[in-house]
Amino acid sequence: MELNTRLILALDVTIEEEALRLAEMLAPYLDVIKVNYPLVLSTGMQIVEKLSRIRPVLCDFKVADIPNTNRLIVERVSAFGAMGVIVHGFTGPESLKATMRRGLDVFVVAEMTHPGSDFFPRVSEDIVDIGAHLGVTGFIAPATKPERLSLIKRLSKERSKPFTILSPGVGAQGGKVAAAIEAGADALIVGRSLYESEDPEATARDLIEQIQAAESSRPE
Ligand code: OMP
Repeated sequence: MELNTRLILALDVTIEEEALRLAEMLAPYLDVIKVNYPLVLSTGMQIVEKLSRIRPVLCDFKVADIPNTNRLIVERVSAFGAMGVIVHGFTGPESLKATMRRGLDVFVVAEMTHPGSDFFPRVSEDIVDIGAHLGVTGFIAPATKPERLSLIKRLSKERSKPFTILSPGVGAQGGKVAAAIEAGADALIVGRSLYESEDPEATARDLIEQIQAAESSRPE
């Protein structure tokens, strides 16, 4: 994944025209467009092909099944031109390995953003271990919990290759740009507070400015 603006749009709308309009409008500000079930279940997988002509698409399908089913899912994701996929790691190394066969970027959820996701801290170190050992592209870590994000960054940094940390939770879920970047996020995943704002382009510019300011004050 190429990172420039370090901003990823979580495009969780359910109308195709709106999705394409937002993607076109925000394309200059985005490294990646992330799609999830609400959009794909409303419009069909062809939306992935259409959006991929605008910006690279990351399919957030939180894949969490037996190895054979994981492999079949990732083959479909790849066939529609996505650049990557988000998967769960609690299913273990065999399931995870099965998602890594098509040359897609694979991001593993290390911990989640929402209140009540208390199971994750008990397993996140193991999940990072499994993912790092297999050589995934990176991890998803919560902007709403900067101390956990920072731990996940540190754990992933202790490995032989650098892992990319993508961080959702800024804006609608209460996470702050500066705290997430300072804790080690390499890019932010932002949905509602961006696409529902009155002026999404101005919001995108503001987010990028905040990301850049926080990055320049981040210790390496
Ligand atoms: P907003 O809360 O609208 O900014 O959207 C956040 C996006 O990130 C949604 O598409 C979520 O599905 C996704 N997400 C989380 O919010 N929390 C997580 O722990 C993981 C994800 C994700 O994997 O992207």
